[in-house]
Amino acid sequence: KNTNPKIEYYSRFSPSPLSIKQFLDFGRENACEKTSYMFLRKELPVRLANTMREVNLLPDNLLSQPSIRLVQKWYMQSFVELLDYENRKPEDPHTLNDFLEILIEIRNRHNDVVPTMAQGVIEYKEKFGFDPFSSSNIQYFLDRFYTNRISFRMLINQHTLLFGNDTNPAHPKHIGSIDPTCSVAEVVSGEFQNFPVIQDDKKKSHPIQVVYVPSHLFHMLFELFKVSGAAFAPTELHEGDGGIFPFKISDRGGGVPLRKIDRLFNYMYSTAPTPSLEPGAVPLAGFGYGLPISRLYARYFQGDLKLYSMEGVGTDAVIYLKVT
Ligand code: W6P
Repeated sequence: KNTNPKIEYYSRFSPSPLSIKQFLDFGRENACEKTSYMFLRKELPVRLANTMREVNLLPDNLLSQPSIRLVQKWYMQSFVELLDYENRKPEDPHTLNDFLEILIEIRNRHNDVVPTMAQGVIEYKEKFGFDPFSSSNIQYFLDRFYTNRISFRMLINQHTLLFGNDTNPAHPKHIGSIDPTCSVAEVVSGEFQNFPVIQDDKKKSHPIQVVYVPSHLFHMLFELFKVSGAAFAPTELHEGDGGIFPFKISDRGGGVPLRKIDRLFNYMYSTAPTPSLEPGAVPLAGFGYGLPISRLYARYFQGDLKLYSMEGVGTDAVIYLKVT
């Protein structure tokens, strides 16, 4: 299926996962652009090649859908563009700037990967229908695929934010995309004005802070607010056991029956054919991919996202974050 020897070569290396502490340490100690370049010019192709190998192992029924082909083409093009740097020395005057620009191009090229994969699943479902076997294979594949995408973009974002000239004057204390003193209450009250945050006074004087990527947290909260049965939605903040910090978003929206909870996280179940796809429209029915992807964001830095629902009453969504 794939005849590119470079993919073969790079996919033999395992990706080097980085903890949020490693990202932070690297970004803090007068981060070195050359070091980052030398790391990424290998690490990014390794990750793309590993992902492409997994895509190539999908059954033909799925792989042959036009949207999946399109995504495959994007990955291939980005992979090839990165190979340009295999032999380019960081000392050469244009290398670092060119690399920065190509990273931004790659990031933009992959902006629509999620809705396009969703479209591919729709195309598959239209032709072959829904069955539990395909569903669980697609679930396994997409969880890995999107986790890889989150971490790939994290690497690109750190490099472009630390070394690009688009430094963020609004957040001088951020290390790239990381806020070393990220306050959940602040993200909530800053971004969601109408959302009542309940905190007791003791916690107010010592607001709980985590080392975190505010945009990830925003994504999770935004998705939960979209699907929560509205009306009533406080956040309770607790200092948890073992460095895990849970907080809760509750609603009294009537709840979800236990046997339907898994469906909320199921990619194949969540996608339904839409009659017309306007440009920019996201081809997602029901709760779409928001919840499963939010859970991947939570898990990415060793946290989790869980739903506890009582039928006829309401739903508690709990986000667990690791306090590093
Ligand atoms: C609902 C349905 C749902 C999904 C996810 C989180 C919260 C809620 N509330 O009614």
